[in-house]
Order: sequence, then structure tokens, then C-alpha cells
Amino acid sequence: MAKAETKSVDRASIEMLEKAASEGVNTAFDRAETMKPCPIGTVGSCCSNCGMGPCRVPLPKGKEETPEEKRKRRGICGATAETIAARNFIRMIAGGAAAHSDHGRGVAELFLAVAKGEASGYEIKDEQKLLQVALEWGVDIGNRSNQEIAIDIGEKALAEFGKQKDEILFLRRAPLKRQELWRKQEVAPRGIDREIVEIMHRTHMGVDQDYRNLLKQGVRAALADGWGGSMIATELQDILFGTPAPVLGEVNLGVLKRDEVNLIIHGHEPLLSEMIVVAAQDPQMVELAKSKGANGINLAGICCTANEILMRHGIPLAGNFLQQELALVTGAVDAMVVDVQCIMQSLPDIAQCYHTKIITTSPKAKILGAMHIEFDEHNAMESAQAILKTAIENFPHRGKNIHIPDERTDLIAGFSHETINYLLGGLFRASYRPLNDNIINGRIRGVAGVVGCNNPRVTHDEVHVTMVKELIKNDVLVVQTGCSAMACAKAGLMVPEAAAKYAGEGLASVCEAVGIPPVLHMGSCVDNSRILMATTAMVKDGGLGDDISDLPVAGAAPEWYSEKAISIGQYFVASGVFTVFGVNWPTLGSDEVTKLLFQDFEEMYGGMWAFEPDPIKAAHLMIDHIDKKRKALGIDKARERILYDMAMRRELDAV
Ligand code: XCC
Ligand code: SF4
Repeated sequence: MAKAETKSVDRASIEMLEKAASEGVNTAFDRAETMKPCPIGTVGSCCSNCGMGPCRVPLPKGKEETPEEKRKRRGICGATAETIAARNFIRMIAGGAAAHSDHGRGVAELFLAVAKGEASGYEIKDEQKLLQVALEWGVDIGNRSNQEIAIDIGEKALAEFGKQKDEILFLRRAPLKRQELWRKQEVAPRGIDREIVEIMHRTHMGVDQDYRNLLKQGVRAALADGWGGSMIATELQDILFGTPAPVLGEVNLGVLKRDEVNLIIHGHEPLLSEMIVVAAQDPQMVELAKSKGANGINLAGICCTANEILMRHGIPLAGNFLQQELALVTGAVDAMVVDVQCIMQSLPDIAQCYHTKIITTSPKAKILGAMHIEFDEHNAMESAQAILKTAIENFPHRGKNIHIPDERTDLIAGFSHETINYLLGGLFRASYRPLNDNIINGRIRGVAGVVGCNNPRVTHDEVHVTMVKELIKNDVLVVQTGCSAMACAKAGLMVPEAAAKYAGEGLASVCEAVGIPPVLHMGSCVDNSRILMATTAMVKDGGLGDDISDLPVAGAAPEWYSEKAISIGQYFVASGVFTVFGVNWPTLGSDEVTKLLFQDFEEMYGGMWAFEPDPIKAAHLMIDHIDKKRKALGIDKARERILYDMAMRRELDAV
């Protein structure tokens, strides 16, 4: 087995990998070493969509391949490498869009139940956003109560999923030019469910066999995710739980406490975690913990649920995706409660080596070997209390082999699109004007969204951190979500002091003037919709073109693993953003499909995909793209000047 230091750049994770090895615990890091990826599957050339297969289409031979040979590279049904790669790719989009959107649907269902007074313990926290969505969706405000307005919004939100003909409502948030482009390309999505079902239909054997037409449906479903399912999730969560504002937090396994009951919340939907946060503050619960010999109750998060409760409550982050197993290896986790997505089936098995209870809560996500306490939002508090009690009662069963790595880092999170608005423009003149101005005058070169997962096929966190450092060094402001945000938070990039330490002179000067870090945490993966809103706000504020594709911005998911990442990447590309992925690229088995995604899409959508596993090279692809856009906007000269002009520097000191 390879040395632990080669598997992660995170000290805490390395320590836990060493502990796991000495205790004979097998993790995803080990499994990735013994299970080599299938070379044909990796490039999207393996089809198992029917019982005549699976068909493994040989890899393209490159330039020497004769047309005759190429014609023979087919599945049994005759499907070409193009069709197979395109089908596989859009099935990934369907999986990812379904995950985000079903999350959004769950929020909408709860939202409606709360509005109807059927879900006690929840309330409407952000009235301003409630009214804003009401205005946008044509819900009558008049002198109706919040409850009445919320019922209409909840019903409209749920109807978004099953709309048969009309476009989804949030599409209208996009710049007008973008909306027109989508309509012209025939990708403006109808109901979210409909687009996902249509992918499953078209990719069945013998249906859509034109890779361009398949990809078009992929784009449509991805847009239904970004501007639909994910945006509904984010907006309704904000109304119910509060729109995030800057908050100080801590990240890494060192947030676990030796003398307190440690309950880790892992997964994605804040419906459950919000209630656990409330239940953990109940004096009776704290008393119960004390009666078991603990000094209190310590909550910590893993994966996107962690981001949700950090943003809204300052609950610490235990770690990102690849730390879920490692958290158990500390021996100090009394229970880990999970809901949906990114939860490894190995958890109950590893938990057996320690004392940890793994608790599933969703009827959609049970795991053999875990205990199940179903989360019922109509009795949410009861479910939350039962989960907490399980953790507390398990505290006395801790074993002897406890080791919590002494690693934790401060971060500031909570940069919702609204927060950025306030911070930059001030409470009374909230706007993106200062951001746009600083981009135009070249202090900020552009904005990059770096998001997504961990993947044990690459060194844990290394690719995220290297890429983001390179970007900020080159004056690119970075916004982040998901596990990528946690990677960079652990590396100390999400505190204001990071600006002076790592950022280029222009970016650092702006960060220091405003008091923000050079890397902004915008939330969970459904919150990538916040980045869509932020880019739209930049367009609407003026001076940077009239479409998202005019902006000097770029996106990346350098350690992606999830189908959700593919859906996210595709909706960014189709919204006009150049997006680069690392690790591997799932269409390399077809030159035609890859060319469509990497080149032709630029003409069609103003945004395109790229693949570059080297983080420095990938960062420079993004920077080159940003510079290309600056040039097209005629603001490339301003940047040259800022680098040399002392008078401008003095003026800036006066800010
Ligand atoms: Fe999952 Fe959302 Fe990926 Fe992290 S970043 S591994 S999807 S938790 Ni969303
Ligand atoms: Fe093979 Fe075609 Fe069936 Fe896919 S659909 S498994 S390519 S026969």
C-alpha cells in the first residue's frame, strides 16, 4: 500500500489513514488503490443499457484509424462510440439533476407543510425573500398573511417539477439575452421531472442515436437542475431557515471533542439538520448527556449538510467527502446521522470496529447494517430527539483507541449572493457595482467558481488547493461550494488574512478594503445556483457585457466524482461559463462528442467544457479565458495599468 502522505495533503486525514491502516480498517483510499478503473468505462465507451450487452467499444485508434475500422466500433445494437458516450454522459446528468431536484422537491414539500401549519418547529425566517419570490412568480401579495403567500409559493414550487409544457419559472431570472439563446437552441427546460424522464427514454436502446440531439437533451435537463431544482432548493431553504450571512466557523476533524457527545450530521438536506441543531440546545438533552458522563453535545457536519448548518448556525465542519470514513476512525464519533447522497456504504462496517452508531433517516436511503430512525417532518422534533438520544446513550460505549487529530482551521462562510451584494455595496446601496468596478479597473482580474467533490483517484484536497492558490495569486476572486470549499478552508484560504498571504496585489487590496477573504464560501452544492444568481447580478449591474458569457468568469470541479458535478458543470457551460474538470473525462472514447462539448458548445452557448487534471495548467486555462473575455470587453488595458501605476495604489490606500 502507498504511504498515507501520498493520498492526502490534509494532515488530519493522513493521521487517520495511518491509524486506519494500523487497525486494519479499509477505506475508499485503499479500495481506490486495489480497484483500478476500467479504461473503457472511464472514457464513456462501455454501454450496459440492455441485455444484449454490456458492450465495451474499443478505444479510438486516433489518426491511423480507417473509416472501415471506425464503422466497426459499435455495440451489438449498432450504437456507435459517439452514441454510447453521449448516452452515458447525459445519463450522468439525469442522475445528478435528479439528486438535486429531488432534494428541491423535499424542501418544497416541507415548505408547503410549514405554510399550512402542518409541520411544527419550522417557521418562515426570511420574509423579504418570501415576498421577492412571490413578486417574481406572480403570487398575489396584497394584505395577505405570510402563511397564505407561502401556500401559493409552495404549490407553485411543487408544480415546477411536473410542468408538461411551460418553461420553469426561475429561468426568467437569467439575463434576457441568455433566455433568448436558450429558446433559440430549444433547450429552455419544461418541468424538471419531464426532462429527466426524457433522458431515460432517449437513452434506452434504439431511441435517440444522434449524439448532438442527445447532448441537447442533456443541456436541457441540466438547466432544469441549475435554474430549477437546485435554485428552488436554495431559495426555499433560505426562506425557511434564513439566508446565510457571514459567520465564523472551524473546519477539520479536530473539531470533534474528547469529552463531549460527538454527533456528526452527514448528507445534504438541511430539513433534518436544522432540527437537530435546535434539539441539541435543549437543556434536557444537555442534562442527559451530562448524566452519561459527557460535558455536553458537540455537533459537526460532513459533506453538504455541513455547509448548510455552518452557513446558518456556525456549526463546525468535520470534513469533506473523503473524510467521512476517517471521522469514524477517530473512535470519538458517538453517532453519525445521514440522509441522502455521497454516503458510503462502508460506514456501518467501519463503525463496527469502533462504537459508532450509523443512523439512516430517509425512506429513500437505507443502508444494511445501519439503524434507521425515519425522519418525519411532521414530527421533526421527535425524530431529532430520538437521534440525539441514540448518540448520547452511546457515549459510555467508547473504546480505548480514541485519537482526535489536533487539526482545525478557522474560516468565514456565509457569502450568499445577497451577502456579497451588501458587503460590497453597503446595506443602503446594495449592489454589485463595486465588484464590477474593480473588475473593470483590473484590480480583480475575474471571478472563478471552484466547486465539487473529492475523488480518491487523485491526492485528496491537493488539486483544489493548488488550483485556488494559483487563481488568487493571479488576482482572480474565487467563490466556492461543496467539498472544494472545505478543502480550501482547511488550507487557511477562507480568512481575511489569506488575502495578504496568497492573493495578488490587486485582489488583496480589494479584499483588505472590504474585509473579505480572497476565497468566498457560498454554500452547498445546490447553492451553486447562488453563483448563477451572482453572475446574473454582475451582468445586470452593467459594464461587463449583456450576458453571462461576456463576463470574465470561469468554473472548475478539479476533484469531481459525482454525477451531480456533471449536471452542475453542464448548466454552467449552458449558462455561458467556461468550465474545466479534472480527474478524468467521461467522453474521451468519442472524439466527436468531446469536440462538441469542448469546442462547438462555445459557439452555441458561449461556454464550453475543458479537461485538465493538472491544477496549475487548469488554473491557467481559466485565467486565459478570463483574459480573453477582458479583451473582448475592452478592459484588458486597465489591467496592464494597475500593475504599474503608483498613483492608483495610493488612491486605493485611501479607500
Ligand atoms: Fe458530495 Fe455535496 Fe461532491 Fe461533496 S461536493 S462529494 S456531491 S458532498 Ni457537492
Ligand atoms: Fe450494447 Fe446497444 Fe445494448 Fe448498449 S444498448 S448494451 S450498445 S446492445
